[in-house]
Parts: sequence; C-alpha cells; structure tokens
Amino acid sequence: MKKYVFITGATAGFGQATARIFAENGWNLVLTGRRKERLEELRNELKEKQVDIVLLNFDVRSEEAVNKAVDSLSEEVRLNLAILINNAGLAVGRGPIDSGEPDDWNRMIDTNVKGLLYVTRAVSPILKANGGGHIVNIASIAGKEVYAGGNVYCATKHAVDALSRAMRIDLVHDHIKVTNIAPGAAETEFSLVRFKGNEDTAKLVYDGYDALMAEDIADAVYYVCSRPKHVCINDLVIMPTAQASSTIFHKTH
Ligand code: NDP
Ligand code: 8X3
Repeated sequence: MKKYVFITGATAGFGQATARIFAENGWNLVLTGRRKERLEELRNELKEKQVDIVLLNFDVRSEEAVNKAVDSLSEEVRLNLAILINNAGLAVGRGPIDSGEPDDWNRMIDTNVKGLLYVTRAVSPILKANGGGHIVNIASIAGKEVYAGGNVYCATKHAVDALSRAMRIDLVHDHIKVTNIAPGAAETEFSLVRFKGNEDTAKLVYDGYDALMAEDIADAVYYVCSRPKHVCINDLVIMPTAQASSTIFHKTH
C-alpha cells in the first residue's frame, strides 16, 4: 500500500504543484482547500496517475471544521498517512502598522498561525500512532526578515518558523521529522490575494526578474520528503537568483 501525503492549500500555487509532484511519484493524496471545484479539477487531472485522492473541503481557520475533516478520514488512509504539508496561508494587504486593517491582520493570524496549529494538532497524533512521519511547514523569507509594510504577515511567518523549531523538539521522540521551508518571491496567486484582486499591482511584484515558480517549491518539498529515514532537512531558504533579501532585487527594468 502506497503512503498518503496530506497537503493543505492544494487549490493553487505551491500546494497544487506539490500534489502533482507527489502523484507523479506514486503517492496517494489527501488534498484540502476551500475551493471545492478546484480540488475536483485537480483530482480529475491526476486521475491518470492511478493514485488514491481524497478531497477535504474546509477552512483551516475553523478548529471544528479541521477536526471534522480529519475525523472523516478512513482507517486505511489514517494507517498510511506519513506526511503533512502545512502550506495553506496568505498575506492580506501591505502597509504601515498605524493604518493597518485589523480584519486583514485577523485573516493572516487565523490562517497562517492558528490554522496551521489546528491542522497539526489534528494530524500529528495520526503520524505518531503510525510510528513516525514528516511535517513540512511552508514559512517564508518573511519569517527570517521583516520589511516595510510586511509587519503582521512577517510576524505570522516568524511564528511558523518558531513553531517548526518547537515542533521538532516536541516530536523528536515520536520519530516525526519537521522541515521549515522559507521561499522568497514566487509567482502564484499570492500577490493577487495580498492586493485583494488588483491584478496590476500583483503583476508588478514579479516584474523585471525571474521569480520562483510553484514547481520550484514543490520540487524542494518532494526533495526533503524523499531523503532517507535517518536524514531530516531542518530548514531551507529558497530565493530567486535575482533576490538577495526581502527587498533587494536585481531587476532588468
Ligand atoms: P496561493 O494563493 O497560490 O495558494 C494559497 C493556498 O492556501 C490556496 O490553495 C488556498 O486555498 C489556501 N488557503 C488560504 N487560506 C485558506 C483557508 N482559510 N483555509 C484553507 N485553505 C486556505 O499562494 P502560494 O501557493 O504562494 O502560498 C502557499 C504558502 O506559501 C502560503 O503559506 C504563503 O504564505 C507561502 N509563501 C508564499 C510565497 C510567494 O511568494 N508566493 C513566498 C513564501 C511563502 P483556498 O483559497 O481554496 O482555500
Ligand atoms: C511571501 C514572500 O517577501 O512577499 O512570503 O513576504 S514576501
């Protein structure tokens, strides 16, 4: 029986690309996200890979919805669950703290920090019961540095970075690896969400240089998850070649 990987935020960007690379390599998938039709499209696309694909449609901000979704997994999936990819997340808005929108802050804190915690709380006992496993947390360069206008998003990703280190300590005796991945700028739906649907502003983020693609991060996620049992990649910072820090880019125009 092939093992299952549980991926949050599989309806777009990194999560979707990660689902594809795991399916390509014969893994069974538990795919999650709020946009049900996107999950169904991805399952249709991956049909030819002949892997089992379970869809769970929930909002990570609801502890109740998270628990209900994880509880609905069959015995067969639970017994074969080996990896959790905590990827669902977002930035909402970018600007100074004194004019920030508390609603935006709540969305980021509730999704990136509390959502990740709820999912981890629900899934990690399954990994433990299976004798071990792997948790991959998608943090960010924003979890290593802060930048102008990034305040609350950076704070949430610093929290993810801290939680990766803390989880590694808490779970070492349960044979659960914990990997933190910190990407720089990647062209996904991230900026469209951050700038609330403003396509022109979102496009500007990736203008004049080659940003990372979702596939670059999926490739790294698959790499860390396919190391030998005794090897844990603790932390990976992955940047576009043209990006030296959160704010320093080599742009052609
Ligand atoms: P996308 O916007 O393309 O994808 C985000 C995914 O998260 C979607 O599948 C979305 O699904 C899911 N998601 C968001 N909110 C919720 C929620 N409340 N409940 C369930 N799922 C949710 O962005 P990326 O792929 O770029 O982002 C993935 C992760 O990578 C995020 O944590 C982001 O912070 C991080 N990151 C992104 C970088 C970038 O430059 N793109 C760089 C560094 C880190 P749905 O809307 O269907 O629920
Ligand atoms: C996304 C990368 O630099 O826009 O986490 O915060 S950044």
